[in-house]
Amino acid sequence: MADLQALAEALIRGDRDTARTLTQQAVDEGVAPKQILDEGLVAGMNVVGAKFKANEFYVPEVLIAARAMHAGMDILKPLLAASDVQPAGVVAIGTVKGDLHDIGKNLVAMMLEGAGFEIRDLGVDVAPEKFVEEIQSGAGVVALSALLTTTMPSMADVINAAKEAGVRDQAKVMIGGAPVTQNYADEIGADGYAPDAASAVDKARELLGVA
Ligand code: B1M
Repeated sequence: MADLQALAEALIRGDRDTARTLTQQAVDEGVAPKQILDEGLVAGMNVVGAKFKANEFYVPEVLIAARAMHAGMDILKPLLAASDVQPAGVVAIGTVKGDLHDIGKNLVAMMLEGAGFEIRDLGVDVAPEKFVEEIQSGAGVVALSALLTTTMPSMADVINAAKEAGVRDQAKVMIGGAPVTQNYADEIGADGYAPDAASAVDKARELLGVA
């Protein structure tokens, strides 16, 4: 019988082959893709996030777990799309204009994906207008990353561009990155700040009011 607990554990260990095999096995046995996602992959990534927050896991462990998660997601994605399962929310994420750092942003994206969010990853050096376009096409959260003190003002530029386009109230703006603080989020009128990738999942859930 499909063992979703074992799938979650494979993910936590970063065991990609077992994660792929157990996901396929569950699908073959007729377990609903959403159940495999929630009780296997998301459950596993939740533990990874908690361990990362508690400094029991570091960046490499999270990346390896995310790789295992993607092995399962590759199998589930087409099935989830076919069964019309709604994601927890749509997040457009990117590193702001002028900034090329993407390791932290990628971690945040992976954790959010592991938590069931649909991710639109815009990459690095993303112009404010691009984020505005994403809001216009339905992103509920705009997630901005900056690693340079000199590019932090680009976060305010995104918020101002959204205001100018008349779409500021259509999405929540969440910010993060090593030099960013809650004070800065308050100063520029962002809806939320998260200090690390696991907290970003909690914050996105809070902003969208999902469990
Ligand atoms: Co750059 N760099 N860098 N760099 N770099 C820093 C950031 C720096 C602190 C190094 C230093 O001087 N000590 C410094 C910034 C100083 C400052 O502004 N205060 C710096 C500088 C100056 C520069 C250049 C200007 C150097 C130069 O060319 N003279 C240049 C700028 C290029 C540009 O962006 N335009 C530059 C270039 C680079 C590389 C390209 C070589 C490379 C980036 C490679 C890449 O990302 N693909 C690089 C790197 C690797 C670093 C350091 C060493 C590591 C950054 C990193 O990846 N950390 C960094 C020094 C350091 O931090 N020790 C440094 C690991 C990552 C997991 O953490 O990104 O903080 P982090 O993400 C965390 C949290 O911040 C949070 O979650 C993540 C996981 O927990 N988080 C979010 C991040 N985004 C979030 C979004 C959220 C929520 C949470 O919600 C939306």
